[in-house]
Formats: sequence, C-alpha cells, structure tokens
Amino acid sequence: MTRSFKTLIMKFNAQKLFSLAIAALCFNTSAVQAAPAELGFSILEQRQHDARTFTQGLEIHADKLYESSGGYGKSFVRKMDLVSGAILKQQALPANWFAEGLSLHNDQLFLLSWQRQQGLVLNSNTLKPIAQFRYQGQGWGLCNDGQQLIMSNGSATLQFIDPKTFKINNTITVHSDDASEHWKNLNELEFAYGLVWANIWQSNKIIAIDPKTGLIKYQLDLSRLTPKKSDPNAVLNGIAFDAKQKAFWVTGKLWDQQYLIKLADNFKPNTMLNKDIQDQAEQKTFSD
Ligand SMILES: [Ca+2]
Repeated sequence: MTRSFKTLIMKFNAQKLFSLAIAALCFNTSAVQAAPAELGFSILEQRQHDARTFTQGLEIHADKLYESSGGYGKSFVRKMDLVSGAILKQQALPANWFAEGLSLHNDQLFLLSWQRQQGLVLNSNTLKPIAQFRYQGQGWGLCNDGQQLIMSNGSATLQFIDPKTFKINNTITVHSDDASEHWKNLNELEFAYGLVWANIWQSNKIIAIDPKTGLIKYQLDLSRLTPKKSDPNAVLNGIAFDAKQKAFWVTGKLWDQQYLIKLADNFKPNTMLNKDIQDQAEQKTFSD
C-alpha cells in the first residue's frame, strides 16, 4: 500500500467518523425534542375524597371546590369549602342526564352531559340550572381560559367555544413530535399557567398542552397516586388548579383520596399567567 493511499483511507475514516458523530448528535437532539418533558411532583396535602363520587369535573374558584359526578340516575354537582371540605350545596340532575365536564366562568357553572349533546348553565351560588345549550358530538371534559370554554370529546381534538353563543371558534389537534404516540381519550381539563392540562382516560397520565398549537409540552405520571382497585372505572379524572397554593388538586372516579400536588422545578410556566393568578393579584392590589 502506498503512503498516499494510506493517507486517503485515514482521511476517509476521519470524515466518516465525523459524519457519524454529527448524525448521532442530530438524532439525539431530535429525540429530546420529540417526547414531551416528564414532570415530577411532590404531595403537599392528602385528604379524604367521597369514594361514591364518579368524578367528571373538578374546579376551584374563590376558596370553593366544585365537583360534578356522573352516572344515569345519580348525577350531581357539588360545591364544597376548599379548606374544610364541607359540602355547602348539592344539586341532583334528572335521571336521564349523565353529568360530565364542569367549568366556572363569570360566576356561572357550565356543565356537559355525556351523550345528550346538551349542556347546562348553573348559578354558581345556588347550583340551580338557569339555561341550556347544545353542542355536537360527545361531551367529556371542560375548562376555560377566561374567554372561551375549552371542551374535550374523547378524541385528540379540543374545541374552543364562545360561552355566550356556544359557537365553535377554533379546534386544535393535540399531538407530540413523537409519532409513535397516538393521543386520544382526552378527558377532564384544567387551564393553568397558559396551558390546558388534560387527563388521559384509562391512564395515569396528565398532559399539558399549548392551546395555540396543540403541542404537548409536558406529561406527568400519577401512577403512585392511583388506588389499587379492581373496578376498571376507578380511573384518574379530576384536576383543579389552586392558584393560592400554586398547586393542583387531583383525584379520580371512585377514589377515596384527593391530593394537592406541586410540580417539580423543571416546570417552566408560560409567560402568560393563569387567569386565576391574575385575579388573585388584582384582589391583593384592591385589599392593600
Ligand atoms: Ca378541571
């Protein structure tokens, strides 16, 4: 082998190695970007949850906890004191209504039914129905961003709905860059830190979604909170943001416990603040 040929081979190997290194680097970078970041959490508080409740919606407003419970002939909406847990009011629904997602907007509670394609507006003080509205398809979870209702229907689609006209303003498809994961069964919702937080039905997972693009920014695995029950209906389903504690109350259908969880430090909130944090800041300014 001539010296110049040897040099050529060495040069070729060096170039090849360099190319492989760059390819590996690119691959790793895209892999990191593809999967939504996994969020850790710590438990700040744990308390009893009524294990007869088939939790469908969970919402906090002005130190009150609102909960909707499903099932034909047994659906209801309940209002509780957030600190003591005492039941302040409860409204039963007609036997042919299956209560689903619940969200409080402008002092009114918006409640979905599962398959009736009809929702109720309730007075948040009395829990009495004051109006009805219609929507297309199934109703699963509900939250709002301060302007629009945001609704899930068991698919990967979220609908943004005008709370006065009930017209759909926008829809997004929830997705991640990781093509191997097919997202669906989005259920109970919560709006916090400029993101939509969603339970995935029949999983122990909560995902945090960018409401503009549908891209999943974070995911949480709540397996360690999930009770070991043989009932397949006893799944994680309930997220309510406690703005004062900057933490989430979470529970599930037929769970006997609920948990206040604080996100780990790797959570970086969107610059857009949650409407409840803004409300809280305004209240503080007035009371100063
Ligand atoms: Ca909620």
